[in-house]
Amino acid sequence: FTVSKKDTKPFDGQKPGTSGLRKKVTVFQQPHYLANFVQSTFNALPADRVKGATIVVSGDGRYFSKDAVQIITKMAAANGVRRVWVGQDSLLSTPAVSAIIRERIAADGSKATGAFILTASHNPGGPTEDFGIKYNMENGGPAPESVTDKIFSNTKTITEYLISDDLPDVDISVIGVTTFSGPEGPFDVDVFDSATDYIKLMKTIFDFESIKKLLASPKFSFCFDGLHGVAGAYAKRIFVDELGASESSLLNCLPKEDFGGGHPDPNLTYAKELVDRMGLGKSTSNVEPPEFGAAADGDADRNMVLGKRFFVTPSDSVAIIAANAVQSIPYFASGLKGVARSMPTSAALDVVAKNLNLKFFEVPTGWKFFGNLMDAGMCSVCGEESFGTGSDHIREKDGIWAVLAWLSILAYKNKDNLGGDKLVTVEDIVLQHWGTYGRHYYTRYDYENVDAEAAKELMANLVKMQSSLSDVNKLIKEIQPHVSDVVSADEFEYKDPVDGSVSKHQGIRYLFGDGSRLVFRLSGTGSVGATIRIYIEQYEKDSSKTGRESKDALSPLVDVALKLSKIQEYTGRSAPTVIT
Ligand code: VG1
Ligand code: CO
Repeated sequence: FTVSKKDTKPFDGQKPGTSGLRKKVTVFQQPHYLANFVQSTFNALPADRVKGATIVVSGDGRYFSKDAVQIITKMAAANGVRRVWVGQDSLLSTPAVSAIIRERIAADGSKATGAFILTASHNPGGPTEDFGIKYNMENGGPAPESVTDKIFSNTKTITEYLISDDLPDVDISVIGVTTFSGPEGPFDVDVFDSATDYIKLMKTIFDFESIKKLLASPKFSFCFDGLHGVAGAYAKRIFVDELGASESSLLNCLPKEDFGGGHPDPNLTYAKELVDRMGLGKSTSNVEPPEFGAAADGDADRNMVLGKRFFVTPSDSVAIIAANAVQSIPYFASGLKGVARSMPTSAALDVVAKNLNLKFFEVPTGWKFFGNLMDAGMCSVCGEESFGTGSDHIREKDGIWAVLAWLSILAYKNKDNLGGDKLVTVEDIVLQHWGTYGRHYYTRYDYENVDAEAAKELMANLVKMQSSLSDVNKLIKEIQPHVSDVVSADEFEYKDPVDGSVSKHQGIRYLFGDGSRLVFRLSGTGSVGATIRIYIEQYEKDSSKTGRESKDALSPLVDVALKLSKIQEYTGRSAPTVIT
């Protein structure tokens, strides 16, 4: 093949958000749009991470992925990359990409130094929906802000990119290596099975035999919803082939380019079929729900865990995994190096860290901040309220890992009881946890696609109000006389303890005397307008009061949040788009 130089002009708005660049497919389909971003990324990397390097290209299989793989492959060849690794049919979950960067070794002994992950995660897919791309680094984690800032600045000045137009398209449905010869030597496209490397890694972390016994118990029942995302490529192989679950326990596990028209976000609103099956939906059936249910998002880095008629909040989930990891999961047998959560995630994990005397970190939203801590050996388990849980086995959150972690905890708690009358259930585990550590009532209100200017003004007003807490407290007393006082308020700022870098404006916080918190943030993953997120949290230590309906317990604080922020006034919305 040969290399050609194409003239191009910058596009506005190619700034990577919380997790890469996400736009409508039609935006990505504009000539040069994807190429500009890819070349800007190559230009932001040190030369040896491009020339002669091995790069992974794959994603959740959403619409436009197959075109994107071909374009990126031709650009990689033209930029002197030595080989490109592609999951069969362009499918690799985000955690699998991270695992492959860290673990997979080419025939000549080389490893990948980075990856283009093609996903817009939990955003819908299809010709009129979202596409996305992000770059992950040599450690398997998302590019840090220093790199994404450089990529963005390159997109603003780009004038040309390199591409090998005459490199033939590679059939990515067929496993195998194709070698081409270019001006600088050979170039390989290696298409491999999407699941093998990832399964191998999972087997080094968990005790598959004990999970298998749990699944085989007649008292236990299991179901998993892939929401037609890439998780399906792993679910059958792991849950059915390896662990012996029945095929009928898998829902929506065929990956589709448009996620079957659904919204591949594992929460109580969008994972409707699973929610119904678990007895938490509106439609009641007389079939007894399974003991355990879970779902993953489009790129399978998020997870939702449910018990029979019982929802586990993601903030509780990470705290419970941390509290039980050492006994239940072989990978952690020698102890946890530390734990971390994102700032808006509830403080359930903080209480566990304190009780177990573990190092603890609070980082801004987005997985990239956990990576530095893990690379420095300071953190083993981490999570976000947004259905993200993971560990230092890779540098991304990991939906299937979280399911296996919960199954491991259930297997451990029931190890002497599998033939008994009644198993320890998901609900039992959570109630027990609240009994020991107290409960953090928690909810998040999302206002999607609101006017961007209005959203900015709302946030600016919340910052302005922070200058007088006495005025704020006067207002709060008028709204809800029994809510405790705000004792401090700020915009969250994070100084990375490893590299000293500082990230500012990471969310507006109001912290109350009784430990309650209100947090306001603008989303960095949407593709149109702005999304306002309000995070509402209240701590209850008294074990006689941890069994309330979350909605009732939080209702005064929710009222304060909505009125304090004047959300209806600013946005015209009388209700949020999604409540989780
Ligand atoms: C959201 C979540 C955040 C998560 C991010 C990426 O970001 O709040 O916790 O890390 O999505 O998740 P934002 O900026 O919209 O609040 V995923 O599954 O898109 O990789
Ligand atoms: Co995701």
